[in-house]
Amino acid sequence: MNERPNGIREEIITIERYILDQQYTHPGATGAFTNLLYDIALAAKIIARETTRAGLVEILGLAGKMNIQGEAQMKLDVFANETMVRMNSYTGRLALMASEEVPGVISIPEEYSAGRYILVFDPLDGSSNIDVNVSIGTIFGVYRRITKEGPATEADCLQPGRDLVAAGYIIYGSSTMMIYSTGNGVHGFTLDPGVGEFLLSHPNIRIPDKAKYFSVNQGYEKYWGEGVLRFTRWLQGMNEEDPREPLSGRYIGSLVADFHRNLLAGGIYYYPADRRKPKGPRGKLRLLYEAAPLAFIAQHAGGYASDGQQPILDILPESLHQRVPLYIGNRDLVEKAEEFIAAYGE
Ligand code: AHM
Repeated sequence: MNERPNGIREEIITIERYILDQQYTHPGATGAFTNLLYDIALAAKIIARETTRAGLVEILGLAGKMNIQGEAQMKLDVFANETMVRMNSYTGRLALMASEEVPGVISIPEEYSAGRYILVFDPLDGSSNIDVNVSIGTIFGVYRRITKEGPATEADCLQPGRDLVAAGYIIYGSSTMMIYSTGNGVHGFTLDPGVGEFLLSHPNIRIPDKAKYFSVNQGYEKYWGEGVLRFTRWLQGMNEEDPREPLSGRYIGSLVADFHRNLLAGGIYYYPADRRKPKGPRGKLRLLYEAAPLAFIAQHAGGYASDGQQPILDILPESLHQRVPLYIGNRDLVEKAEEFIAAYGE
């Protein structure tokens, strides 16, 4: 991409143009995949419009109650989920969907034709942050259908992240951005609300070699195992045998926002296994809707994601809502976490 001497790019490229241009590099492509990405971008714009009005709900009518027009107000996470489903169920591009908000799979209604792709998504991640006006996001992953006949089934969703054909996220922050990868670089687009278009703003994102931040909820330190504690002390430059410059700590508590910052500035986000609920799952975040799609993005930006013991992208999900510990960001830092966990346990 050409730049003028003042740093401003020569071209203004919309996401639609960009996705189409990518399609032309794949002779024989039917356009279904291209259009699917564009449908997601459109859903994102609708969700973005509502998130910017979130603070007005109390003025215009409480969530769960009637608004002044007598319409029932929907909670934003329910709205985001419905938008993704409504936008994608009739297009003929998908065989099945699965959402963090819905216990089972989401079938394509019989009256619509089914396609070849599977869409998994977390419609509104970090939803506890909505009420306090902190960035939230949507995360998505696209797989190819693997069952051969009949309606697609849950088995089509339970694929390892390695088999993703595309993944991305939308961050609703000081501006709305959509970041995605189809395995050919990671590209970021910023929504111009005036014209209603996502414009290419961050082509070929690479995670910087030198990390700046570590992001973890240290409030739960007392529940951590020895490996996680020692790794954290190492990041803070407090390991006497292996001292380093301390990293700056930043934790928003919205995975998309924490991940996005570290992707652009360099760093590691982790949500380790902990002992808050001794009989509970190993981690908090969902493999299918959160960890795997972001691991795909990290990988294609030169980073890495692990559950502390193995690459996230290698894990074969056993159930739709399976949770995993997540370490994601600069490869050297994630590998260091694996070393500490191998030596001292998680
Ligand atoms: P959610 O699905 O309830 O939104 O939870 C997911 C969120 C992530 O966005 C975030 O990184 C994490 O939970 C924060 O958890 P905690 O408040 O325990 O630090």
